[in-house]
Amino acid sequence: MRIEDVSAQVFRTTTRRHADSAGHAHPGPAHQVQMAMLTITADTGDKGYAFCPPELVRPYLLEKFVRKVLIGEDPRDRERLWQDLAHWQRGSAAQLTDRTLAIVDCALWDLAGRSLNQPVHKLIGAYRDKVPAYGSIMCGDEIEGGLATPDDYGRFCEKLVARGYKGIKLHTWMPPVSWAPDVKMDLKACAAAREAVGPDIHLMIDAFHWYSRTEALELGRGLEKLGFAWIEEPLDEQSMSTYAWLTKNLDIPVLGPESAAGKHFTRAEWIKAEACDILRTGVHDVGGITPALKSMRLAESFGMNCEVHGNGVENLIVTAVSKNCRWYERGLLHPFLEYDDGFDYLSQLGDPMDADGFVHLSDRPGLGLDINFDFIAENLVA
Ligand code: LLH
Ligand code: MG
Repeated sequence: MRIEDVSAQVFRTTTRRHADSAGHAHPGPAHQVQMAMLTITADTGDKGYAFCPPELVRPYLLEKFVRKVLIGEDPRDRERLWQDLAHWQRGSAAQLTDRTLAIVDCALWDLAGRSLNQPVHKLIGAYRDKVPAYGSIMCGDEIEGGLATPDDYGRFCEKLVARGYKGIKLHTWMPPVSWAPDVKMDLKACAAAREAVGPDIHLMIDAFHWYSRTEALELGRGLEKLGFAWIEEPLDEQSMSTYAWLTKNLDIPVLGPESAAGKHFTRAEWIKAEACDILRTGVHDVGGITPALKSMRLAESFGMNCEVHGNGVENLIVTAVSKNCRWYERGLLHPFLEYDDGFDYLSQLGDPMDADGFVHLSDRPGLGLDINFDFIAENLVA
């Protein structure tokens, strides 16, 4: 089996999610954005697909790096292809990022599953077929009745529990919200959430990512009193020593790193430095399913859980093939958005959740996406 083509199709899709000036998503009117579908085709006719923003598979990257590594090679040699692409990164003047590696790796896994008529979680070796989800709430905003006050968080948490979620994570207020960040307001929102859901629902926080040591400590100590399950990224992750200091000074589990560069190698350093209690990885943060699995097994070897960042079938698969991971991160959620509406380029939701808060893995071959190829063909960007 040999790879004979790698191509990207850019198409228009409608969304109600808008990124603010700092990149945080919030709800707004429906508008069109562009999305790319990467397709890897083998000489057998088998294909693998993965979706991403068009910039990650722009022609320069496909021509200069991805096709050079992939064309003519066996698509089943995922480890070697991943290593070869990763080696190109040093000489790429920072153009070839982990995000692009991740998309290529996902498409190769999809191709493997489709060609064998097997879902990828069964191909890797499943630990379970359904995973409990926590509802991951969008960053706070200044939208009336949205996520503008602690009470808004409390009310929304009640709705999420009624929907079936047994865990909820709050992203609190961050700039460009006019008065943010503010540790005391974060704690008020967390207290409102706890008051609304009672003692048995797991609550977590992902706060402003650039608090000082003293602010993060104040936040963490407040969360300990509220029985929160973890504190996530309250500091700049570039300073691993600061996380080691925070982990030593808090009883609440500290979770990380999410955004720090360095793939699974960085995760190993954080374990060694005791800079977290629960490790963090994510398919798009570390360069694919392949390195995300290395992070999971690394954490397991040190008796640690590793929680997976972000939604999407590729992250869901990593949670389903791992014992040392409690949750799937479902969202981001907001009172003015209906997550279960899904996406117009998929015929059904990739992460359907039942009334008990479990997300079920698909039996479809590959990553499990039910792609609406007609929609994509009708909305292609020239
Ligand atoms: O800052 C944000 O907008 C969120 O933290 C976002 O990146 C989210 O994906 C996240 O961190 N989830 O865990
Ligand atoms: Mg996070």
